[in-house]
Amino acid sequence: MQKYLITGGAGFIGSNFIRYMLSKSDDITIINLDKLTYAGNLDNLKDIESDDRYRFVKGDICDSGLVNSLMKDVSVVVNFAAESHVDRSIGTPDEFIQTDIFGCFILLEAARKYGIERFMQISTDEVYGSIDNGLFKETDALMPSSPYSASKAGADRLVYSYYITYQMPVVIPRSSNNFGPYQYPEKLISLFITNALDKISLPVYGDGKNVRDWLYVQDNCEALDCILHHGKDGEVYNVGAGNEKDNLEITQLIIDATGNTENLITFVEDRKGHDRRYALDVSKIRSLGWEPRHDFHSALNETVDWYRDNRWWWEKLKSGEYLEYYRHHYKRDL
Ligand code: NAD
Ligand code: TDX
Repeated sequence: MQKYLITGGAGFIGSNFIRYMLSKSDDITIINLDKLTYAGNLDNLKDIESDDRYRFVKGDICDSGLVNSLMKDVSVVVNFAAESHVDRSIGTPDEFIQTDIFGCFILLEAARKYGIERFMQISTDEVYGSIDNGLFKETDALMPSSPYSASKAGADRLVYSYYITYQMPVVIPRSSNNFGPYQYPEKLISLFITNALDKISLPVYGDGKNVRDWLYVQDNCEALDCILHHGKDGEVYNVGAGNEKDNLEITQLIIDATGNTENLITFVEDRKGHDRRYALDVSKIRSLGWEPRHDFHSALNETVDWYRDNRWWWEKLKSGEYLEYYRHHYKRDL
């Protein structure tokens, strides 16, 4: 029986990962420790909340007493918990340093005390910074450019230090931009789909030519599972599907899939320190046997359909506090 502690499992990728792991294996129990910040949402897990193999605990990964009490009963830790939105880190970096770095440290200390068999730290491709041409390899220098990516880089290397210093069996995936169901509607694809379904303008930063490598969340879950079970201790694995698109291309695809026109596009002030391009060399994870199974265009269309069919999930998120934050932070209405 594999006993997992998954942190941040009420967020976008964490909830998809929990659903995937429960569907894949009977021989598993999962404790989901999540603080339920604005991005954490138990609606993401409604279909599995009564599964006997699953338990939700509301709490903070920075709470050492709570983390130690949970760590006693598990053998595998997967740390998704983080503040994850670059724009928010530019306005208020404090929580990023606290959760993404200090919280990770608290988990590592407890994992060390209880001799955890596998510690997977969910890192990100953003730790490398921007690259104009070519692809980042796992051994390239980390040059993060936002408080978000710098906090993720700090945790990434802290986890590695526990491997070197204490021989903790860690693995560190660095995935590219995910999209799919249950993504909080503040990220490019989830925000633009939900705006477009409501015929609200699509705020493109700068010239819209920044490039990201888009990865369907289901493919990412399979990659994370592969790394967890077949990755080598102490190793970093890039995860990407090679779907490089600039933001205007993504915007146009969403406009087409929702039956809108380009009139919906509004060019707005650029993000501060906006990374131009992310792109990964994924030969290392490919050599473990993983490859993405979803075609980008079909997955994007399925994602549009999911948001169209699940207004119950996102409509209530885009009200009240969300709108206040949006007006205050971006100095504009949606
Ligand atoms: P998300 O913002 O949707 O979810 C984060 C979750 O962490 C939320 O449920 C939140 O309540 C929880 N959380 C935050 N602070 C916490 C704390 N102190 N204690 C316990 N729980 C806390 O994020 P996501 O997009 O699902 O990303 C998950 C992880 O994957 C993050 O570590 C992120 O850096 C990484 N990542 C994300 C992407 C992406 O494209 N979304 C790509 C690569 C890596
Ligand atoms: O309203 C917008 N307009 C816009 O032009 C938003 C929200 C974004 N953008 C641009 C900025 C980026 O060039 O779209 C691109 C993608 O932006 P985000 O969705 O905010 O993602 P990004 O900043 O690339 O970071 C994401 O991928 C790596 C996740 O948020 C991170 O958690 C992950 O580590």
